[in-house]
Amino acid sequence: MEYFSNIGKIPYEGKNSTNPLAFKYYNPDEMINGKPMREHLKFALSWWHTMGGDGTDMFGCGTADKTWGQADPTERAKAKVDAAFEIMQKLSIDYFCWHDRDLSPEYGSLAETNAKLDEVADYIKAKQDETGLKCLWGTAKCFDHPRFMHGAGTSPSADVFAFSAAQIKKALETTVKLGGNGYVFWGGREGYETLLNTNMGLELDNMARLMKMAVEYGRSIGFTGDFYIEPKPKEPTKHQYDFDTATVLGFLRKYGLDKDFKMNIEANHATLAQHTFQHELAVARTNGAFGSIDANQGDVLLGWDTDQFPTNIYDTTMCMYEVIKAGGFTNGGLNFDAKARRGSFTPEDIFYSYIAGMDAFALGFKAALKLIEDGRIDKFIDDRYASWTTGIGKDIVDGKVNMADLEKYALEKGEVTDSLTSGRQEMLESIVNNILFTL
Ligand code: XLS
Ligand code: NI
Ligand code: NI
Repeated sequence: MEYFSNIGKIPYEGKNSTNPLAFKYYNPDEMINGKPMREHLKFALSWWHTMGGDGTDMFGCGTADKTWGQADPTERAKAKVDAAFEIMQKLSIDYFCWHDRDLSPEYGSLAETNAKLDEVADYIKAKQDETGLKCLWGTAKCFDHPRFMHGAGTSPSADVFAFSAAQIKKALETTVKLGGNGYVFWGGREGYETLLNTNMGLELDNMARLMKMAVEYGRSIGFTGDFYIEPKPKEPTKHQYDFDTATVLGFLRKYGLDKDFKMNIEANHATLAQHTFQHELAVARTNGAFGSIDANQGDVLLGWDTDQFPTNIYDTTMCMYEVIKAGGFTNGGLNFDAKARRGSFTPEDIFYSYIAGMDAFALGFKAALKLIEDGRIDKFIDDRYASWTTGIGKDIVDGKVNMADLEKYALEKGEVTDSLTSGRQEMLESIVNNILFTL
């Protein structure tokens, strides 16, 4: 059955097209540096927002019909698969991401829930074999059921910890079954509402214990991909332990998890932590921990995770600039952890939203390539740090001098104003504009 019979395969028509159901910049098979654009961008559909999110919010019920014409939960789960594959094929999206419960809901017991999940996963696997579409990453939804009210890995209840481990074990098996090269931990309830009831030290040790067990088990069943932590500072809890990339790096290193884990950076989580999206990517990259991206954007005036489809070209450009500098995606990709606004409730809006986000990234990618090819920014940065490649700077870098040597140098040298140069921020910003608007 076709779910979107009034929408065909979305063509690439180029930047002069006014067809709302065509790509203006995303040309999946265009070769760039020896690779088709689709392989540079590795777009993924998010099963939760796209297949399940009906626009429900704190003040009102759903506005979009995401029942896929089925009342029975198992039938609906399978209909979701059919509709998802249709969307991906029509939009030339090669990957998808999921939580276990997006694929198949909870039933009466964990055993039954697992058996139903297997049934749906087998159904997906068959579709993958037919179409070649791939799983980017999987994860376990250890945050929505009431049992997770005080956390999953950080719950004060050891039984909840055990239940979480069981759920993650199954989600890992499902990831391996679907050929996923990523497994995400997003700690939505792994934090606290008040320190008056919280043993922070034990909670963090336990979270690490759970992750260690997941790594050991994942590796034992042939998962060779990357584990990711997706930092987010708050929401739903007041404080989440995976606050931002720098905080997560400290955690991973403390518990010896840094060899197996990388970051899944989400644009709107970066801004919730009062960072730019680029900052989070740069921290991950410079620490060798860049993994994958949840592509969306927030609203500058709102302090929560609005998960909007990304359309800001400055942000997509600087994001792709960081991705290119990191050597491009390996196991990761660009997952649209994004939802159409509650008022954009029609089936066509799914397509308009993805087209907007994918085009914004395709254009940002081209702009980032041009920034790098142009070379002015890189050259400026190199020149700015030139003092570290010769003389005393090189001696410091090479570890040849100590505090006393530097004191002697400074006393002889006198005031340093002659070696200070302008940071030229405004000039550099105008170079970015120049490159962006002459594409
Ligand atoms: C929520 C998170 C979530 C993760 C996956 O804010 O972004 O959707 O990506 O659990
Ligand atoms: Ni996310
Ligand atoms: Ni989010």
